[in-house]
Amino acid sequence: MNRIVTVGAAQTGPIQRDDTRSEVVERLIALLRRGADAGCDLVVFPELALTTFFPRWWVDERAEFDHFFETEMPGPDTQPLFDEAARLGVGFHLGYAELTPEGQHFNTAIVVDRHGTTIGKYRKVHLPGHHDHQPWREFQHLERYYFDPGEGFGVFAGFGGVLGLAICNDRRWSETYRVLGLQGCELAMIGYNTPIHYAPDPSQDVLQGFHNRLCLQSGAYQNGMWVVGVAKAGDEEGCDLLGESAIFAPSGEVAAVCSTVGDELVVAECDLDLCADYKDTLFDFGYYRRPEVYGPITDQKGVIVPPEVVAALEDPGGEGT
Ligand code: CDT
Repeated sequence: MNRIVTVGAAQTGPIQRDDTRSEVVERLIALLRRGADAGCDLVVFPELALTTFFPRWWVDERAEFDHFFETEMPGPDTQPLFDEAARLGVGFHLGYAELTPEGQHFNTAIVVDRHGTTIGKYRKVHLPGHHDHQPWREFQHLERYYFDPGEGFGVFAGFGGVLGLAICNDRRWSETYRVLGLQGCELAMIGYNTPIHYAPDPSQDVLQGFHNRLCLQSGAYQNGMWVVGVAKAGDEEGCDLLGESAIFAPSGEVAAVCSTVGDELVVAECDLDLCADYKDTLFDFGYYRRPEVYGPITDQKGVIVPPEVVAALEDPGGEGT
């Protein structure tokens, strides 16, 4: 019998600065109930699903924004979500800002089983944007100011398969999927908040949807895994966020996709046994991979053009011209 996990991608519309946690949790619970009605085993919410995307603003004292962070999970405001999930027998994925007792700040995601027990936790590895105030921008992207980086990509047992977590900008890096894939990941959950406007190169604005799909889709195919990408979308405090939440099969095909930028649920029956069609054939890592020639991927961070290539390009009339 195949291992089918019915997954709901629970996109949310915008969350404004003054929306309270309980108002947001009520919206998440409504989506969870729609998921239960649709037969979902697992409902996936976005990155930073409890608050507005606050890294768009600079404050001189970082601690002024500590109220956007959760010091416990579940806490008093989020307990109703856990309780309703357990009552419905539906698991969920949730992204939120985490403040640890040691004072560390993380962009975090958890996965919770159908009994309301947290079975996996991940802290964002690739923090995009900048660490300093850049007033020339229409809005900031200060994840490197507000968050500490996470330590790595783990996988977790749940819903009969191997689950992986990544967060937003992680989805643009092929290393993310491969590190998950090398641990046997069969279903990766990735929440995101993606502003349509990219200040350093606005020519990319019209390509945001294309790049989002390109990354999620190729990550799924090249690693033989289901990938669930879920947005917080729409006009949040004047900043337009990409929607297009979607579920991708291990073939890379689109299994379900959202069509609005509001609270919306789309559902796919994810057959985890389909992963083997790719993991055991074209992408049989153990048979085909050549880690002995992949050294630069872990030995080096930035680009190093080999000196002989630089020399050849600089030699007028030489081979590089
Ligand atoms: N939340 C998040 O990681 N957003 C980034 C924006 C990149 S531009 C600074 C993303 O990759 O979608």
